Amino acid sequence: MRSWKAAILAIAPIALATPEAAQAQGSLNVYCSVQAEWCTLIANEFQKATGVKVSITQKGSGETIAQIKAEAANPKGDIWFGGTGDPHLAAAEENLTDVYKSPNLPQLHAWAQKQAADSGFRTTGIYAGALGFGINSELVAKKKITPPSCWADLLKPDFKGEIQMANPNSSGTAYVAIATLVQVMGEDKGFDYLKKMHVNVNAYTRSGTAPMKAVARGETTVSISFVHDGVTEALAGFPVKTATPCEGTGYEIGSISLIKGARNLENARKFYDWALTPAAQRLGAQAKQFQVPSNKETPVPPEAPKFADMKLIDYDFAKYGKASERKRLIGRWDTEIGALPK
Ligand code: S7P
Repeated sequence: MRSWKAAILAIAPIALATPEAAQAQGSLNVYCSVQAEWCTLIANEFQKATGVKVSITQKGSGETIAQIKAEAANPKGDIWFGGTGDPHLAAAEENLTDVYKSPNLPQLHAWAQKQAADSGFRTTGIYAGALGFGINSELVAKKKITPPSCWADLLKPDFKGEIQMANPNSSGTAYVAIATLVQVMGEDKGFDYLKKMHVNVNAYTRSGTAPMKAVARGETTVSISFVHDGVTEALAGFPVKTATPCEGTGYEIGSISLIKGARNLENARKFYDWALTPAAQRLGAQAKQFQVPSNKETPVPPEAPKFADMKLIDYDFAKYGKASERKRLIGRWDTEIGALPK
């Protein structure tokens, strides 16, 4: 029988070699705005593939742009992975991120390449996902409510106190919702709609994914969310259905950006290139996240909501990704809706 000393010596070379190898390859600080399971998986797989030691800070997109701005004089993050595209575009315009043209760019769908071109190559699309409704199928049945299929349905008295959406100050998802309504209805009508819907909203959450989780757990009947987040909850066994509004809906181009002043620039570029490959993009579905990947060769997960079945608007990313437009619309929401009594 081997002694405990022999056993320790047997594993020692690996235990010693791993930190050295990691040290040789350096490290990387990723600000990650997809859900935690996917963040962990990309960190582990990139680390395995390259030896680079990855540390992850997971926050939604609205919160991440605020953090990058706050740290601009002394950047702590190297790369920002995922999150709605508008704040990535705003960060590009505000010079918070760096120009990088990945050699893998030509492998991407036109919408992802356009996101890069719109930003002067300071961000690139990594996935796309449509906005819609999360619906708790048990609660609608119990309360005898017809599930919403149009934006107009959310104004019905049946939904009083039954709807949750996020707060656009902290959430990129909520900003996509506001920009969508403005594009579908026109700005004044869109804000009038948000004011009317306010009486039916029970909470404006900090995070964009929270309303769908609340639907799943029966804490609210309906949410305004990305519909792929509903697929994740339904597969986890929750009574969640989704719908996309009949009048038309917007979508996100989840993006990646290199943070200006990144201390681990070479590793950040390495990660950027890797994140655009089919091998890395397959990890989304493995982590049960069902957006549409941006590399043409990455298989679209069969669970991903089908864009062809939705009435998608021609979302104007260049306009609604402008820092000034984002600030103005969020400011208007604060004054006209956020300030209303609850
Ligand atoms: O990973 C799910 C997802 O819905 O979350 C991302 C986004 O960070 C949500 O952030 P907010 O809290 O700022 O709304 C989306 O890009 C992604 O599809």
